[in-house]
Amino acid sequence: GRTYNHAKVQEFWQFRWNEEDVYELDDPEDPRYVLGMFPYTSGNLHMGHVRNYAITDAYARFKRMQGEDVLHPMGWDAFGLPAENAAYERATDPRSWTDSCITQMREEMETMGFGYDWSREVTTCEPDYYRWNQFFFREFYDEGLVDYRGAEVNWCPDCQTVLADAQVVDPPEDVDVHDHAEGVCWRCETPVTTRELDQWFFTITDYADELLDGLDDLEQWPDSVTEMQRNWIGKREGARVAFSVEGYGDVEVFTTRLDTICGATYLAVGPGHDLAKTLAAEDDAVADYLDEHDPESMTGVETDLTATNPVTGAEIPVSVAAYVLDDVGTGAVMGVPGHNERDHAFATAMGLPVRKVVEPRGDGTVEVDVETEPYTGAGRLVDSEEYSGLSTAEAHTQLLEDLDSAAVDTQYRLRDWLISRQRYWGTPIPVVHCEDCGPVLVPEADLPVELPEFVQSRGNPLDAATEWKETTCPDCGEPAERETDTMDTFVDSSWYFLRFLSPDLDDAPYDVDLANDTLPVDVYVGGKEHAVLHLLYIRFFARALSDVGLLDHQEPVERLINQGTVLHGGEKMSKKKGNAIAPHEYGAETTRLFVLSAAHPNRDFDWAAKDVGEAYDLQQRIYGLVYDFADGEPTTDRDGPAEQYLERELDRTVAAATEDYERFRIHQAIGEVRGLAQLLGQYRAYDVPDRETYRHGLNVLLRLIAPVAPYLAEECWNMLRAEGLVVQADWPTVESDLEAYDRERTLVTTVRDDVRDICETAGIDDPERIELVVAPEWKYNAYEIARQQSGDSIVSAIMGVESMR
Ligand code: ANZ
Ligand code: ZN
Repeated sequence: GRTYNHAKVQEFWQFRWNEEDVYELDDPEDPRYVLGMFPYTSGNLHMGHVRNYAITDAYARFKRMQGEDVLHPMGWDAFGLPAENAAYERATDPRSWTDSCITQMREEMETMGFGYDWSREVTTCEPDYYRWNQFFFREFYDEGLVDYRGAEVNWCPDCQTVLADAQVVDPPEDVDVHDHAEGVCWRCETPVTTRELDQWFFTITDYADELLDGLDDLEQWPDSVTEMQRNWIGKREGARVAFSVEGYGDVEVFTTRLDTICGATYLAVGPGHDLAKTLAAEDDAVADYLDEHDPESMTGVETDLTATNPVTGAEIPVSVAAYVLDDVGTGAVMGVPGHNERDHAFATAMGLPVRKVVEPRGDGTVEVDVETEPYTGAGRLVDSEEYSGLSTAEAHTQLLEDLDSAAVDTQYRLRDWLISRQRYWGTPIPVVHCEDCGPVLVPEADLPVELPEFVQSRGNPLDAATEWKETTCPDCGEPAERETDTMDTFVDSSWYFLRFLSPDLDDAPYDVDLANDTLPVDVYVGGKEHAVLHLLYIRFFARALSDVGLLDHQEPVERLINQGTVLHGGEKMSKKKGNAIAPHEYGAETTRLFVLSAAHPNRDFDWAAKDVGEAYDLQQRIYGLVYDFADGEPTTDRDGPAEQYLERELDRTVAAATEDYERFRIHQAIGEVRGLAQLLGQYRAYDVPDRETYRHGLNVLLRLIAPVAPYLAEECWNMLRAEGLVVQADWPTVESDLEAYDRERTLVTTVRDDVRDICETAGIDDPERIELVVAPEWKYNAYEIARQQSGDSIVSAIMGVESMR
């Protein structure tokens, strides 16, 4: 029939594509590497996945048709807590559950028509993948990039696991957060507590400066992402300076404003500071405060101690305050309420004095009242002994020089990457704990350390796997126990793009030479939620791999695209919110076409059934054009103005759509195709169209739509009896001189306006005739139309215009 039905044709084309190995990359030497963030194996594709992968697929197809070697692989981020939770809920095991998710999701991707090189499929929960995580662990360990130490960690009492900082999220309004919790678990929304455990870390902080400086070179990354990484690394340059506390000793503080030191009216230490702990032993008020305080509050407790200001010699009170963070700087601050917001809030709450030591001009001409509001800007010093009159910058430098106890110091917000997880479904950390030797690495020859069979247990199933756990020490041969922590799954995703290059290699994680030739990934597309963790970890990994001699690239991704969110009713579409639409609900290819046409890839857009209808209509219109053509169209062999006009419009559309695809303005490329379909429809309705011209128009149209609607394009291509598969066809090129065409178009428009004027002044009042000449829909040569379709009077009028030029 004359209706296109994707469901009926998809299997056939899948079969044909597979048969021709359309998406396989034979020669992976420096291909165009197009990558979407591989999905977590959650069971179903959701709209966010569809959008993400439709974008990469359109670009990969576009580049393939342009004749490039394209690497467009897909794999599975298959480890992680949710698989374990699902296994508990369904009384199965994480592996079977994950496998069934993969089967389901792979099928959905095929239905969508995503063209992946499945011969390179990578699954992170397979031993032949995760053994390389263990290999890297060893390599990094030898390079001094692995640390084992006790650490206060975020703990989710419900998941029974440690959480990374970023997995602790702001509580939703309906969750009651207790005093000690600063947030809730990202998965189960249980308020998070803390505990101290021995943990494995990757020392990403060793690269803080490199990771920061490298951001400047990421010209094709969105500014929002580089800015978030900059803040996440949080470099602050300042100074460390010691205050002597009577009866205790020196307390060092970190400050970015050493110039304000004369304005310090108190010294405050955080609840975890050694001074606070020492005092708690004898001071009940301090002990009580440490026991019970709101970490978010501007509360504190005054001690009996005083500190000496090293510049003024003033004795200032010492407090313990919650707002002083234990893991920032030295865990202690000099309180300068006159010039710092938080110090001002604390001083106000505690009734501590406020002093002004900086003024904008320093000569009283610009007054600031620091009692009501701190002045945090630069300026000149006042009331600061011999430093009065200096600029804030000068004073900072001078004080660094003068004060014996002050030294330049730089602080970062970035913390080491805690990779230990007390869970089963992850890469076993390749370590054996021996009573005599301590933690010992499992030798490379014994890798992989494979996961034992899954057993249902309350805590970590690896603790319960006695047989697996009991082993011998690789160093001394005495009985020892395996490490039962597994790695954070972000380790898996930190290098999967390298594994795609040589997925079957079994004596190395990837082919190093190939990786050096291929990287960086040309285009990486994924959601904004990965701006810091994943996208920082891949940058860290590349640097660490460089340092162990496995990679020559510091930056693994050249161009980053963050796709916007799919909303529904103004809210993010999600299962949880109950506003999700399944990708197949409106037909797979319609959905795919719609998510691409709705907005620029980096914009959010709202799902609207009416707009989906438009995508559907476009499919049907294109199909109808081809269908009717295949039905039979006469040949005229004419090369008249309409034909010329159409050919030029084809060229113009090709030029515009090519540029649009290249710049990821996929929605605009689809807009061009829509316009072309309309024009072809008009041309067909026009008198007697020329068969070959029309066929050429359809042929171009199908190639332009192929990157976004491959099944439709293939089906129509076949109906048109065009050669081969459209997905392997050459991308259309511009054949005429478009600049000359543009000039001519402008001329025609001008002439048309002139003609209208002339007709009017000449008193030609047959509106139909005038319209024929100046009709805007048919923008081709006004002279020709006039000759063909109008009387002599108008022709002579036009001649008149011409002679006037
Ligand atoms: C005195 C001072 C005076 C500061 C002034 C600032 C302005 P930002 O402001 O984000 O760049 N600080 C140091 N250690 C801290 C800790 N453990 N917990 C909470 N705050 C701490 O961060 C630098 C400033 O943060 C430091 O400079 C210090 O306050 C505060 F007019 O020292 B400042
Ligand atoms: Zn031992």
